[in-house]
Amino acid sequence: MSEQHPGTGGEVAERTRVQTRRPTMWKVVLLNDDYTPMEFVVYLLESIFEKSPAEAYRVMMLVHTEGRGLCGVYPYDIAETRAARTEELARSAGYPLKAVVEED
Ligand code: TYC
Repeated sequence: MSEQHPGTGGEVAERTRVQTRRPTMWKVVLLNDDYTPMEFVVYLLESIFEKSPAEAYRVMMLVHTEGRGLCGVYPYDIAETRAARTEELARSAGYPLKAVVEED
């Protein structure tokens, strides 16, 4: 019976799924360059990433001296939007500033 109709003998179908980790939180990382003015970076950190003036200055100097620095950790859509707005404002002011989104 179940020879002729496989799958009717009470078997439980099983499939092992190899799951890739999709992080729920993402980092926005600011990259250094030689052209974007320090005050402009501080302004972006205050206005887009809601940093206090002191924290914005600290992050800007970290990026300036280390090459990169963390702006914040957010759900994917917010991280992408803030990184994109950062680059849009920089481009429209004529600066090459880069902000990248990375897995947390
Ligand atoms: N290195 C820039 C300068 O000397 C300042 C700067 C800081 C640029 C942080 C980008 O993400 C940055 N004017």
